[in-house]
Amino acid sequence: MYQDAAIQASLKKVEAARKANIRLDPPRMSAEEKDALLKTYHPDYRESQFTTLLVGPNKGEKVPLELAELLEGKSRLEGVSVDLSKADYTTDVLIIGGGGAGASAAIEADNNGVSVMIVTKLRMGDANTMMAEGGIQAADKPGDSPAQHFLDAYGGGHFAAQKDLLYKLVNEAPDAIRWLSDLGVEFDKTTDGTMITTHGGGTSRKRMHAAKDYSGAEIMRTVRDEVLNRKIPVVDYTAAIELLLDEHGRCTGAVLQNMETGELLIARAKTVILATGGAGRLHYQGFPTSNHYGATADGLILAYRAGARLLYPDTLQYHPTGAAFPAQIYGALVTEKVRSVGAMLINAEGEAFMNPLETRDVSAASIIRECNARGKGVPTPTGFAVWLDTPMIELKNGEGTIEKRIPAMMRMFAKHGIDIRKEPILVYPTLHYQNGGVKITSDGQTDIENLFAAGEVVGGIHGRNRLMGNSLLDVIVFGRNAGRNASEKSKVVSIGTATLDHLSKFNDLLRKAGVHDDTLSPRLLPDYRRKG
Ligand code: MEZ
Repeated sequence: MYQDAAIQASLKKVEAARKANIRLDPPRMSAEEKDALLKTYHPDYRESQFTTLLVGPNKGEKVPLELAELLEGKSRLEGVSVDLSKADYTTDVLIIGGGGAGASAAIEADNNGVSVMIVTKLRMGDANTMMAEGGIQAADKPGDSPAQHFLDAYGGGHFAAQKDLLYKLVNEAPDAIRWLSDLGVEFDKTTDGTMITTHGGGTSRKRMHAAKDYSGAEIMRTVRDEVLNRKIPVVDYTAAIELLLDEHGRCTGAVLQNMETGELLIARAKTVILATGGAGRLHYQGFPTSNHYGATADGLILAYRAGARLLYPDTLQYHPTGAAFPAQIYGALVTEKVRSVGAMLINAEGEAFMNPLETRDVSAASIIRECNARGKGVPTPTGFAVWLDTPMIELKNGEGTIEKRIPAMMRMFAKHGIDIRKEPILVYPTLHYQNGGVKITSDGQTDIENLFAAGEVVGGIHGRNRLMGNSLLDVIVFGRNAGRNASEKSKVVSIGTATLDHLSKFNDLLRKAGVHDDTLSPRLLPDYRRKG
């Protein structure tokens, strides 16, 4: 498969060095080394790729150019008359988004005896949860503890996580695993039924629970089935394009748009949960992405226009190992589990240039440095890459390990003629996760009364860098949390008259600030048409 002469020459060096490399345990970087590396090579530090917001709750703060364009863009309702007196849907709790957080929230709201419905712009389960591979963290084994989990995540996130949110995440993790297991998630277990757990980047204990490397798909399958079995109404192919606020500024529903017909619909609700996911499909800085097709930051836009503050919108996660070859799978996720089970990162010269289980931001920056500054990247049709030496896995753990532990990876590359048991693969960072997002309290409330948020749309749980497996965990913990609290709140709120007044106020601010951006937002779907 690797026919290019430069790739072949490098491959020979990797193979020749494998036996020696396998015995190495490259040292971890010091805090000072990490800091210097990140500042020079991590994409979050490329100042030219950011701008300052001119209006809204985060006015004066730095955000990626692509996000600013949408946050200060033009509402899809501008110049459109909408009959706000009608109600196409009425429910106690409206959930916007059909991924893991939305489904978990729906199950808990249903448990609480209120009416709940989900609207999703694609189909139920078309979401980043489904795409997650390597696992979900929980400190539920002897020798580990939520306190240890907290320390790992807090340090890994550069001490910027909201402590109350992280505290909740790690303390409720063991219960999240039990809940999922009881619902039917088939976690990997030994023959005596003990959960198998592994390390992820930046973890001091083995606490990654997985379902092979289909962990997200297995979790999403299970929670989606639960939603459908309970007959919770799900409206597919229907996007939320604005929130509705009442005369007191409380969230009271959303304006929806049918993705196929364009028809506008009104959903009235006592409380609303935003569970719209991430932003990878905005392709910040031109990076490829591991994200689902629908990850276009919609929730950030809706909440921001309504007056909700964002936390850390300037920090993104570039997963160190996106597939870099062949071009057909450029940017697809190569799970961190590949490194957890023994593969090392190797440069074009066959050198093991870093510890494979540094945190993600450090690993991504280190790969970028190897390719861009040290000239030790392997040339590929899309740029440069480093090797992830997968044959090491079976040399370390025995034949059959790859098929047993990471079958999705084996299949993805086999489709392109690469047998990862025998040949290493080429990887480069891919846009994976938004660390920042809508600010919430520990009960899931945003700055807007009656508007809750859960999942990747939320910012602050992980600080400025998230550890592997803490996202599947946060969609479950904070999805359930939002479901419980939004449903409880829906029992006591009275709803006022639905308005879109916040849009005209926001437009006034834009006008006064001299912003004339005709970019329609939220974007809803990425635009891959050829330009020019
Ligand atoms: O948490 C994640 O992002 C994750 C589990 C990804 C992966 O490498 O598999």
